[in-house]
Amino acid sequence: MDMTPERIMRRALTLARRGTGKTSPNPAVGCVIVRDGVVVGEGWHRKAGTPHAEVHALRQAGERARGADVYVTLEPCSHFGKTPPCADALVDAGVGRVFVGMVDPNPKVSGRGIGRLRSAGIEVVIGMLEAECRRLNEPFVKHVTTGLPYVILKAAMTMDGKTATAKGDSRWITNETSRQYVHRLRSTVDAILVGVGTVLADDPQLTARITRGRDPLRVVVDSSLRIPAGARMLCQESPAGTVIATVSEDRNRIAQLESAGAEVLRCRAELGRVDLRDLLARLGARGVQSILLEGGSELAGEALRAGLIDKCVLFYAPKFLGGADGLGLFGGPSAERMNGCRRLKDVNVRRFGGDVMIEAYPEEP
Ligand code: AOF
Ligand code: ZN
Repeated sequence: MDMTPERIMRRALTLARRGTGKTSPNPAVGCVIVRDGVVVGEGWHRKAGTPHAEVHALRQAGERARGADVYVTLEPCSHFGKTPPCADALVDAGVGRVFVGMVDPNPKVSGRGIGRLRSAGIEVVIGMLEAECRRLNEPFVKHVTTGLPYVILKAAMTMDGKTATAKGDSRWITNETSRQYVHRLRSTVDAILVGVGTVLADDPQLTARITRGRDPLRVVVDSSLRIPAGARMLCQESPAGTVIATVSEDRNRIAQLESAGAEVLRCRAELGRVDLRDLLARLGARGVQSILLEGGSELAGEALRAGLIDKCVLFYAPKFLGGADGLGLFGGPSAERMNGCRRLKDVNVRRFGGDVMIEAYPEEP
């Protein structure tokens, strides 16, 4: 391996990615230890509650860690959480220098890990490949600093921007490869969020069944409890549960849905409907770090206008529905003038066969 510092940090990023989607509510972190131009230890964080990346790498390096250079994608922790502080472990191992991708945004750490290393006389270099390190843990950064989950809007459309026909048919718009990618995406988030309209129209399962990933929690926004107790999402075997977010007080319906296996979550009402910000706060408080918002258009429109969408993943299939009566990506009122548009930044394009996928980030409203 060509041992430039950037190449080594890139290796740490590659290791960190092995944990993506498996470490929540913890971040994915990678660590590489190099001594005299030779990699002597590597590690990544696998699962919350288990050893951090640095601990795995230090174990592998053993005595060779003394005086070595350590590359870690996130600031080593300084607190006693479910595991003891990594900064202390690095000091005890007598490492020479530490290269840190980004400062840990966790208020329990946030600079204290770096401080601990420096006060032990260890040189610390901060911010190597920082943008990439940050991108790796977007959901962690938002959740640990605001308590709210990171919301990714996912949608599949025709090239004329329609997500379903006027009769509500949407199977299928995109090709198999795109749909496989969506299942992979589902297996990396903690929850999937849909409106009850989507459940009534599609009766979706919302599992990651095409891939081998874990199934996220399913959350349905259903202000007046219209979901049928026989919905596939409630009946089908899945280790993931279903939460129904509502403002209804209908005891009989609640009891019926609970006995069908759902958890009914009473949320704050806004104009008689579920206040989405309140729902997100409740999910965030129980450790849901990331959410995939999969429609329908009413819910997507409301989330966009409330400024609750952090990232969009949009699939466009090479076909036209060909008229004005199909459903669009967002329901509800649109901006009156072009200068009222919500702008998107950091636009990235990928292709899946004939389909085009666009990833982008809505700017602050
Ligand atoms: C690191 N390396 O690999 C990870 C870190 O409850 P604990 O003990 O697992 O601590 C979780 C916190 O530790 C998490 O919120 C984040 O601030 C940091 N995670 N830190 O140095 C790692 N996973
Ligand atoms: Zn740690």
